[in-house]
Amino acid sequence: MRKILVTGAAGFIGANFVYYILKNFKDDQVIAFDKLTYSGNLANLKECEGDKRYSFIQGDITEKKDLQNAITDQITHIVHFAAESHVDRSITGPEEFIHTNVIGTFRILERIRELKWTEQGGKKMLHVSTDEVYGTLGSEGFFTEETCFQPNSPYSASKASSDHFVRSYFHTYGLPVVTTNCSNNYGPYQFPEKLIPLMTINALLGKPLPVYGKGDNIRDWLHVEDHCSAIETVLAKGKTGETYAIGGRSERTNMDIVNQICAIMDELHPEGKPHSSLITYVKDRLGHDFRYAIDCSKTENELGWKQKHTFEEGLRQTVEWYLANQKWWESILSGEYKDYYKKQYGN
Ligand code: NAD
Ligand code: TDX
Repeated sequence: MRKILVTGAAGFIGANFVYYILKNFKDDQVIAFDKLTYSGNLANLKECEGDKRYSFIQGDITEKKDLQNAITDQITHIVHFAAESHVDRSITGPEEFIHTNVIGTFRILERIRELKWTEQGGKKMLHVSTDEVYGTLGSEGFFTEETCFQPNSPYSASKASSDHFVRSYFHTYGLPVVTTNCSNNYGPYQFPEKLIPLMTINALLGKPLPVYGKGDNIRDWLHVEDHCSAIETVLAKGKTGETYAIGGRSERTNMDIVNQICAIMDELHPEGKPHSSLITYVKDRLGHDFRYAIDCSKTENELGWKQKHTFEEGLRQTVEWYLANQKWWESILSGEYKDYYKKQYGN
């Protein structure tokens, strides 16, 4: 029986991962650990309340004491999601990214070093990272596990730094750690500062759809449930000390995404038709990476992982989820988000 501590469990991917484990692995216990920052939300974990295999601890990964309380000898696995995750926020305020993403990851590594974690002892920590550590691509080529790090934003620089610490703790101390580098996720519970929920909610509210630059930047998209199945696969079968690239083989320009959301909204919310009339080109993101694309053959071939969702079906399902869960995002929109939105997009 595994006792899995999930850091950042009240965030978008963390919450989806907690559900994934509780649903598919009946013998596992999950300890959700989260500071509940602006993007952490207990409402994301509501459906597991009452499940005896689930518990929640409010704590901060940068605080040694909080980690000592949460990472006890009983914990067998850690899946580390907790982070500052939004590129635009890292551009206006980088310091918190260094504190949380670098120092926080370092403190977790120190805690498991203190507890003398070994693979033979049945322990493993999985560090969840991003493809943004590799920098940007032109119109050709793919990132792989061999690609050199060239992070371009303060966010990706902080994640790259944390990845290096994880690697060094394997190399120096032999700790049982593994890292995943994944492309852009989408799906239920994503905080509305990110492209897909932001465009969906704004379309429903009849607000401008702010496209950075010309909208020709390209991202590779993966449904969050497929990211969760990949993480579980790496947790179970990944080789200690290695990294695994995870992607959706679904490259789309930002304009493509926004146009698709508008078309789905025209169908599901005909009174707002045509939603594409809301598209507004705004000032580009500083240092905006042009293209991300992942060759995830290693994860597929060595570990047997495969994604299930197609992008078009997953996007429609996601837009439907935001329409059906208006209360969830309305409470977010009325809080800190209001000030962030004003600063980022003006009035
Ligand atoms: P998110 O912002 O939705 O969630 C982050 C969670 O971490 C929140 O619940 C927050 O409260 C928590 N947190 C922040 N600081 C903390 C601290 N000091 N102590 C404890 N908890 C803290 O982010 P997300 O999109 O779910 O991303 C999760 C992880 O996956 C991040 O590490 C991110 O870099 C990585 N990732 C994200 C994507 C993506 O597309 N969203 C893709 C690849 C990798
Ligand atoms: O209002 C917007 N307008 C716009 O054109 C926003 C919020 C975004 N964009 C563009 C910028 C990007 O090219 O859309 C693209 C996607 O933007 P985000 O949703 O902010 O994601 P991205 O910057 O690509 O980073 C995401 O994927 C990798 C996550 O936020 C990271 O945590 C993850 O590591």
